[in-house]
Amino acid sequence: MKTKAIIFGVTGQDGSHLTDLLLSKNYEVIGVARRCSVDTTERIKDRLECPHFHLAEGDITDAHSVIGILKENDDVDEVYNLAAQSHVGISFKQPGLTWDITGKGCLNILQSLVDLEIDCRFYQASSSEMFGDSYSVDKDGKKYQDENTKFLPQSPYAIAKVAAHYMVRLFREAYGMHASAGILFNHEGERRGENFVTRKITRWISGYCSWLDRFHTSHNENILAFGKDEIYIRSRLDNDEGFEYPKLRLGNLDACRDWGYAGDYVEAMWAMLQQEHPDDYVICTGQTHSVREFLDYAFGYVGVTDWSNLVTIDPEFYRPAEVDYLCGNASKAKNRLGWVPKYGLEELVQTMMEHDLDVNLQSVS
Ligand code: NDP
Ligand code: GDR
Repeated sequence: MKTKAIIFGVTGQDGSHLTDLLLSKNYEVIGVARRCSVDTTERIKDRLECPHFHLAEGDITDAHSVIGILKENDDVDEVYNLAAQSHVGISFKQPGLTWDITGKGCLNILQSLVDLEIDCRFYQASSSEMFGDSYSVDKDGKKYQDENTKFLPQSPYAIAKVAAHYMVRLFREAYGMHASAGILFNHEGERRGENFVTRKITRWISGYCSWLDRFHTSHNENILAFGKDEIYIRSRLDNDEGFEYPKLRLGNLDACRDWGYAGDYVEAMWAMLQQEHPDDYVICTGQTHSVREFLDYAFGYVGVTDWSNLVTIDPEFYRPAEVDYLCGNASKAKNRLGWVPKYGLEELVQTMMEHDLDVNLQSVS
């Protein structure tokens, strides 16, 4: 018999990587996707024909729908809850929806598993955002977050995640469930959503490179990058339509994040559910960089050393409250799960840039 897993949030970045991982381990995978007016299966399109992969339609805000899926699959071995309204900025504009999906959605799954008496292992996608403004300090004065750092959430998203995180702990203790939570720091890659800062940057740079190609020119020749207040970059070569290119509009460049690669991080999710006892684990690289540094790496990849005139700061992308500094310590995951990240920031940027440049090349050829 194959091990059977259900993935809530299968159409997202992590859901697609986890699907690949579990199918490579010979699992049978049920991926839950919600109804949408357009197709959302782009990231898993190569898996749709696989005989061991099945799509189920459902929404975690609807307990009836969760119960229906679990009833049909009551022999499930592992349930992964990756479903969320996962954009922190958007959670300030849609706090109620974020609460319903990111917070209560987790409860809907946990309570259904208990009510249906399904004996399986459960994974919850917790987040470094739960730490918010909080950190611990090591003996050398370095600030970090680990499993013992207190939570001080700074957004509706983070508060919903904290609620779900505590719900997992409660169900573990109250009902003896094998329920684990991975406190994952930011993880990115070529499948990352386009409105998260890393992907927004790598996609913009790739678009800019295609635009330069159109004028058979390079960044160092024939480009008038206007001053800080202008929102367009202009080519000297052409006065036709399209000679202007909008600058990259970003918010706070000083926030620091611990960025890893999503493909690495789903291995940690799986490893947590293979442990004899459930627990919570921080998953991260242990290195932190500002958005500004990410820009240096990404622009550096295409040979641009001074990007200051290509980027414009737009207040629209500032948040009412910000998390300034995240830098994890994954010693527990290393010691207990044997998990270490394979990608550092340089490899991550290279993977994302290579992919996005390639996509742009295909779209112009
Ligand atoms: P994505 O935003 O890429 O994916 C979220 C998934 O949740 C999508 O499949 C989405 O479906 C689905 N979803 C949203 N609402 C519902 C709903 N009501 N019912 C069912 N499914 C729903 O996130 P990631 O893959 O990046 O992250 C996965 C999880 O890990 C999330 O819970 C996120 O909060 C958490 N996390 C992510 C980190 C990261 O850096 N990526 C770090 C820490 C935690 P649809 O395609 O229809 O929108
Ligand atoms: P984050 O990721 O909020 O850390 O949440 P995001 O990439 O959205 O922001 C990272 C930092 O960049 C700053 N920033 C911008 N962010 C976006 N999205 N767009 C911009 O234009 C921009 N300019 C600057 C932000 O202010 C922030 O400081 C991600 C999500 O995947 C969560 O679901 C997850 O839980 C956490 O990571 C860990």
